[in-house]
Amino acid sequence: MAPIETLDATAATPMLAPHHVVNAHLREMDADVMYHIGLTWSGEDKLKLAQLFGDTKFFITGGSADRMAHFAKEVAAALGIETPYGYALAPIGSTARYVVYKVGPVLVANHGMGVPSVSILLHEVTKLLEYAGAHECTYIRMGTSGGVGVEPGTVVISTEGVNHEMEAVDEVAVLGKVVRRAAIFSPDVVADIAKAAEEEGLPFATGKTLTCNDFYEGQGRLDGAICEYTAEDKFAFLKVAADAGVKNIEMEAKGFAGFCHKLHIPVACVCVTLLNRLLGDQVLSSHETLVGYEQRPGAVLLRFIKARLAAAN
Ligand code: R2B
Ligand code: URA
Repeated sequence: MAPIETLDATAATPMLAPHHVVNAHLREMDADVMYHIGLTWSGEDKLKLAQLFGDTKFFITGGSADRMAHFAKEVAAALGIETPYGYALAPIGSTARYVVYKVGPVLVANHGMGVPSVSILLHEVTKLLEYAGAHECTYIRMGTSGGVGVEPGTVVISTEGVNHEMEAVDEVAVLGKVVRRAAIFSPDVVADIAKAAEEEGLPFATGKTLTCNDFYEGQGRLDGAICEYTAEDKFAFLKVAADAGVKNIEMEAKGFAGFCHKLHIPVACVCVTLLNRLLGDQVLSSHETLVGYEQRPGAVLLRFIKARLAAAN
């Protein structure tokens, strides 16, 4: 098995490299079509991209397009950024796959479901920020998850994204071989977000996040269209996870951490739990309760962003 590609012990707190792409081919290209976000870097567009995105300090992404549009509006309100009269917040680029908003120093986008979807967005947004000269941007995924031994509504701030064997590694198949990247979140960002969660007065936990390829069999649910294991098998799996320090289960953290750690990008993942998987598989809370839970990562991140901006000024 290939060794885990990792950086030195201090590398979980990145910013070692001034630039966050590792691809010599890009330098030879006259234009780069970032197809899925509907933006192109070329000729006179270069200047426009730098003007639009050069001051980006935070890239906040979550699964659903609606939730991220709502969050972008909250960022505008929290930072006092007014859109001119008659204009509303509007997405940038093509919206066929992802919506992207820029609110002051905060870039907001949805990433869809699963590591493949978040990976496409990460490649394109990272090139965009590189071209724009935004080299000091912290990336944060905000989302939902299933809790492991924590109450529904708990905000989990991930320390690592782990795979089905509870290893903090993101496996990427490249040219027929598996590359194993360390899936570690940035301790300083985790600590500052935990402080914000505490100040916000919300129930929160820090710990490992188990990332699965799907919602049903991968997460050990008993309620999928295919389930060829027993309830005992499921609980044995969840116990292994809990004993390893896993606090929640979702579908993106490990890929998000692996990509950012590789590129020295400060990174975090903040997910609310919708249920306690030790008690069931179905998301049974009322719509109102779930809407309330889904607001929590955003509330924590607004406080974190404001604190970081205040500290920088
Ligand atoms: C959490 O919620 C989605 C599945 O319902 C998935 O994107 C995830 O990680
Ligand atoms: N998202 C997941 O991936 N799993 C859950 O249990 C809840 C939300």
